[in-house]
Amino acid sequence: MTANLFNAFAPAFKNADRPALRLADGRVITYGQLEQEAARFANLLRAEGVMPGDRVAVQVDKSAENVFLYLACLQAGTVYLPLNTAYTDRELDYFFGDAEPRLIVCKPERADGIRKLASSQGVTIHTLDASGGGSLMQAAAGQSTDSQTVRRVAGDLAAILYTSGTTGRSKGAMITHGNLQANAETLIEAWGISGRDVLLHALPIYHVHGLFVALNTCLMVGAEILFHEKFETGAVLEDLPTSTMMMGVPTFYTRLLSSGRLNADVCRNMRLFIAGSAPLLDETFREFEQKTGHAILERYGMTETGMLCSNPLHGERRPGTVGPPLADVEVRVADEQGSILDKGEVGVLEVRGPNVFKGYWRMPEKTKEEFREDGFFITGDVSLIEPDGYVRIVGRAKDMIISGGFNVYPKEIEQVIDQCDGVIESAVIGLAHPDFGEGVAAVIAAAGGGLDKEAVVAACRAELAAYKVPKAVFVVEALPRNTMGKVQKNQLRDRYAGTFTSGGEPA
Ligand code: MLC
Ligand code: AMP
Repeated sequence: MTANLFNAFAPAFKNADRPALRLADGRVITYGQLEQEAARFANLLRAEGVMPGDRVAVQVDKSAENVFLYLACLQAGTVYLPLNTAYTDRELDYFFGDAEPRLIVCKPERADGIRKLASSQGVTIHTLDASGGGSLMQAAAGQSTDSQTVRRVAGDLAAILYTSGTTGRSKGAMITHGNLQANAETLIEAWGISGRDVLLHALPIYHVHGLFVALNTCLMVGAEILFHEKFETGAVLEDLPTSTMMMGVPTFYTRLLSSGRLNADVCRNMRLFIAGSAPLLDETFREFEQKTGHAILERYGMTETGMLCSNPLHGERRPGTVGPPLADVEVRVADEQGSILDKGEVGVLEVRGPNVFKGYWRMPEKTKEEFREDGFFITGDVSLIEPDGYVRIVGRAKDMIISGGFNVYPKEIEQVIDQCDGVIESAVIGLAHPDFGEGVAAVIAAAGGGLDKEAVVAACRAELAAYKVPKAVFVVEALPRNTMGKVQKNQLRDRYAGTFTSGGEPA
């Protein structure tokens, strides 16, 4: 029996006339068209010599054609490698060097730069723009809409998604067909997703949340998807009355609340609001419930694992927690040495289940470090399990900032800042931010206490994705250190705590 995830969408494709994607320009892509276009793109991959197991790197704006390409990669057995559109050429250079894609699909305006990066032999480059134009579409036009699904076993790779690391080096998480199928089936059951649902989809589709959690579940049951190019408060409010479900990062919810236009009537057909990727504040949960009558369902997951815990569909949705583990997921809390702690004790959450990834691409040592002998994966999230099994994420053992649902690893930014003239050393921290949850700030020790801050920000902008660029920069004579010589980031977080929330201009 083949375990290609593409087969799990076959029942939905049978309802050929049913809308799958409803686009902002009024176009509707039916399930029948989705199947045909995926086949057309899969045939193109074959025609271009992209073999099963080859990587297809994709850095494009969100579009229906991007969904066709994702499905085509599954069907043709190639490995889908989505990349945040904010990544700069410098960042892409690392991903291409590490993953060695056979095909790169990018926005037309990025093609020249990418061609230079990928000048080594054997890489094909195609373009795709937000409205479905570009060389990829032209090449696909002549292909047949009949295609066989390549046989895959559960452990074969479906995708590689890069996650940054505390050392500043990104790691490619190898995600299998089996991982994705198991997690989507579990979520469909947990959240009661069915063909009657209409999902308001405003997340990007280059990360786990918008790509796997949202698309795989809906496409398996034949739900309808209102496909927004990005989150825009007005457009989302307009579509809420005809939606039954929305998935979002906490910023979506705080923006809806501050619009002044959110009320129970706007949500009259909604059955479920889901939040994740970053902690949802208690006050957001409560204010949302008060305004709409809906208790947001918070869940927790990771790129490496898909979804792990979820507050229940029926039963208490407890603010400040991410609910119990999903049906096929085991969780435990352990100390640094790996000794398992009792309920209520704080340690690092470890997880095991069919959704947990295969390992980091070409990094066997790193993979070994992050798994226990018995197969539990060490998440790096500081947590406790309440007496009745609800999990509470109380902090992070990893030095990581989550800004508007995007993960930012300070080390990567510090490495860029430390190269700048006049910088002795730097510490990048996350500070409470009213829109993004956490905002990136840099504290820099400079020779003689003087520094050209604008030059530092410009260097970051040139090298790093825009969401990683510090939104505040502080110059100090020296960074605070403990007796072991370690920089005291906690002290810095306390010192600059009100930077983004006090309403004043960041220094
Ligand atoms: C955009 N900007 C951000 C930012 N998003 N800055 C910090 N953090 C962010 N998240 C910056 C841009 O660089 C730009 O700055 C300015 O804000 C405006 O850009 P924009 O494109 O207009 O922003 P906007 O559309 O408002 O985007 C905000 C957002 C978006 C919150 C809607 O970031 C978003 O969709 N986030 C979702 C991320 C996500 O899908 N996460 C899931 C990961 S999966 P400048 O200076 O250039 O003008 C995962 C696992 C799990 O974590 O559990 O789900
Ligand atoms: P990523 O590497 O982008 O997959 O991000 C995964 C990380 O996001 C997790 O390890 C957590 O730190 C964080 N995360 C995801 N969902 C939640 C949540 N509901 N509450 C708190 N943190 C979360």
